[in-house]
Amino acid sequence: MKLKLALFALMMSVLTVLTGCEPLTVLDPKGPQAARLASDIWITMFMMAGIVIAVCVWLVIMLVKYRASKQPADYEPPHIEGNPWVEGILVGIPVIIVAILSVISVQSNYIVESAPKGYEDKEPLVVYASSSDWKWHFSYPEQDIETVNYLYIPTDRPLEFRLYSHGPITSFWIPQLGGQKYAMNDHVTTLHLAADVEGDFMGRNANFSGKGFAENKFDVTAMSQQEFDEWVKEVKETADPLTEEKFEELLEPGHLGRMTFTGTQQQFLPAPEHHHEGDKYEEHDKNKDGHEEKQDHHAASDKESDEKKHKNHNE
Ligand SMILES: [Cu+2]
Repeated sequence: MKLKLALFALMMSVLTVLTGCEPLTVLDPKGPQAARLASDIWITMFMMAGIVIAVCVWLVIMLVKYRASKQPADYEPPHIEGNPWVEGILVGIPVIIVAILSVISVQSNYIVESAPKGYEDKEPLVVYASSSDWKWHFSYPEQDIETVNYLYIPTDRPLEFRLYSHGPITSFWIPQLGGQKYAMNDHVTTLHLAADVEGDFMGRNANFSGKGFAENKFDVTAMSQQEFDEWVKEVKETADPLTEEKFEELLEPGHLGRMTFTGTQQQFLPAPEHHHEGDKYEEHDKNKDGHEEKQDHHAASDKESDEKKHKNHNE
């Protein structure tokens, strides 16, 4: 018994120390998508806490009320079978809990998959975010610049990230702006985010992808549109152009610090934006250039142009 208690105490202190390592950034949202997810987490935690408290209270009542007592030797407890009230409560409460959580999750799914709340009328800034072992590459087609391992974003525009990977499957995650989404090879997924406030946020790969995974992080800085424009202008004046040769070097497995280039990898290595049959996640594409290209690509022979695109990015 003493050993068990000691083990339990040890486990609890380890847990306490571990949870103290990092602040819970998911509960400190800086954008509408993350705010929705944080409120979902709070609702779930309150519901769980309610259940735990109710069960503990009920347990104490039962222990006190039905504790062992002296009964005559010939005492026989009454035989009770089927109580509609007890059974109704036992089945009903879990059904209600699951129903509430289901409605909330499905609603949230639609909300985080669409344009961020409050940013519906604004043109999104499109950024291609692609991963390679163990870096993140950000192409800004509108600005015609590219960065490695850091992301500058304006606060008053919605962001449309187009995710894919040059290597194994990874997951793009900026906890304070929204949930994670997978970045796959030969396939683009779209993630809609927005930052309400200026500041520095952490971004990382949330899916194990080999030995450099732990350091597969990037810095996110949200700033005013004016500061963002100034930064773009400065990059255009000072950064080196991104050549295909240079980009091949960047793709080599390893770690790189922050890097900045003019031009984007999209010019020589376009994102794999073809559709697969049954693809249903890319239909809300509002970007003009991307959309026209996709429609053409669809209207022509899907298979033929798919094959052409595959040659570009398949090994
Ligand atoms: Cu695809």
